[in-house]
Amino acid sequence: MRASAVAQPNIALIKYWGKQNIAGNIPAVGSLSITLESLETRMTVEFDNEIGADELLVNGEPAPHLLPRVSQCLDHLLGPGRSRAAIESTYNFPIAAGLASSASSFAALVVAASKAAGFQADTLSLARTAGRASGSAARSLYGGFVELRLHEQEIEVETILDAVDWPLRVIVAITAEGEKPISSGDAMNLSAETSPFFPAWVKHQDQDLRTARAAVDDRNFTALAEVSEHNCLKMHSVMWASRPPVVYWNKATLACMETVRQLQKEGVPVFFTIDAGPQVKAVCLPDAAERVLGSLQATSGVLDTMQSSLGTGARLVNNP
Ligand code: 2P0
Repeated sequence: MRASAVAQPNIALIKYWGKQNIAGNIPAVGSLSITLESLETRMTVEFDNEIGADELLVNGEPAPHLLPRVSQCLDHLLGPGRSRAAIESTYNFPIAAGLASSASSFAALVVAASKAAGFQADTLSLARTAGRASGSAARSLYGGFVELRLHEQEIEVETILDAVDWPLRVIVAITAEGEKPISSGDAMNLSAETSPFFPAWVKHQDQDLRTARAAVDDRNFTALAEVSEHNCLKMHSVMWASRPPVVYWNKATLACMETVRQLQKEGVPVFFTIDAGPQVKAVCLPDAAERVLGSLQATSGVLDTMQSSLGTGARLVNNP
């Protein structure tokens, strides 16, 4: 009745922003991501008929405010008549700061909970359950380059290229710590309701996905860089045009973008992407990683940096 799983966050290069069905948490658009290797969430689930209610510890501290989403995810996975669960999660990176901690959390949760409950499910079913809790979590069940597609009100998710077949590197520049001003779920619903650019965002997403998929198939870094930066800036334009505006960037976010642009001018194979938070993720070819890391560390306002290769999907690990 006890099992542990590890999952890594993923970073979307072609972004998920907006839902076509809020109740079922079905995205309005497909997305394409890379799963990271060195940022990690470890989740342990123990079902216990002796406890009266679910319990959650996050990095060793009780986290009752995060419990309802976790309990609901377990209900979706196993049914509301399930046993109560003691859940423990630990992170080796800042949470709720635009580093996709919800993606790795719910991916690890469904893998650990299904094993602990003796519930057999294939990866796509687990991805769909994780996706109901957090849209991006469906992608963290898979490793390498991952595409999420919409098919008749359901999501389909698959690895389109393994990490070993195109070993890109990601440098994360941390420009602020602490919780973000508005959750990505609330922000994307606000965008869908109020941003005049939202319909155009949805309309052009399939073209960006096709371009990115072809770039991944061909290992064409320049093409992937161009469409990824375009898609990221387009998503943030949708946010900025929402009412009230959603602005996750700070001065250092902009400074990091300038650093990446300068490196590009110098011929370094690197591009940036930014999610629902102020951190900047620079994606580069392996030979450029040290230079990109050094440049971002030297950028004004950068508090910390992390480096990662591309990793595998969520998986069971031995109980601690
Ligand atoms: C993504 N983000 O594709 C996009 C880019 C943030 C910006 O998916 O409401 O936490 O829980 O389904 O998955 C973050 O949103 O949203 C996200 P919910 P989620 O990675």
